[in-house]
Amino acid sequence: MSSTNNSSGEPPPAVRVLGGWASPFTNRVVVALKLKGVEHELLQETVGKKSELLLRSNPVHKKFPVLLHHGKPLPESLVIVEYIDEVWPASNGAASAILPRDPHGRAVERFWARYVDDKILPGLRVLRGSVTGDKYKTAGEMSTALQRLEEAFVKCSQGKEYFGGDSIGYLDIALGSFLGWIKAVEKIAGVELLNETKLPILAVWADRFCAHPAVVDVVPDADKLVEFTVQYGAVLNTTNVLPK
Ligand SMILES: N[C@@H](CCC(=O)N[C@@H](CS)C(=O)NCC(=O)O)C(=O)O
Repeated sequence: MSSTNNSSGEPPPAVRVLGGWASPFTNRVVVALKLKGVEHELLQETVGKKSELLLRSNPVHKKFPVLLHHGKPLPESLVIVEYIDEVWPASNGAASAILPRDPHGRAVERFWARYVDDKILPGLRVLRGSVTGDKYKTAGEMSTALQRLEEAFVKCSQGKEYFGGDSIGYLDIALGSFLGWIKAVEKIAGVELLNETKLPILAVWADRFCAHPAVVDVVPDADKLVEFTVQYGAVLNTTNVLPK
């Protein structure tokens, strides 16, 4: 774990994130903090080892990310994103809201965010080689799920640039944090998922999301994640850096 402030005797910053640069879940939290313009420190966990601070902060699941806000821990990426949206609300001239204002819109985005975690993530683990499975069948199932997400994009965005409308919202963050890994597993497994011909709308959204100033330095590019997989493959197969 790397920390920049703690050895200086200064108090730790108000907002810290326990996580890892290759972790899509961590990236959800970092993107949300950047969108809100919240100063924060990312404490990188070492692959294959869990820091004492992580084990203490998330004793139930022992997973990252964990947000530490004034020292108070909060685990689970999407729970943290909602917390960030509540604690740093949109106000005059400040960042926009992450979740829609109306309850139905909020519920719809939560539905699809859960769909992303249920349908996209298990496939990424198979295609990365962390769990066994038929890669062509898996790629087909993921393409179907992405097709549904493209349809959801059309409804949620209402002709605007993001799922969230004019600005990045909850579902943009939930799905967008996986774009690096989606592109990486295409290379690792030799399959096509985010195909511009089959998914023209989602492919354009993906490029736009990855180029956004709050995202561009956060969601790693595919080649870096392929290298990461080659370097830590054996560890990844036992520790679940992508969820099971
Ligand atoms: N549902 C959790 C998933 C978190 C998760 O799986 N984190 C991975 C890193 S990307 C982890 O901590 N893996 C270590 C382990 O499972 O032991 C979230 O959304 O935050």
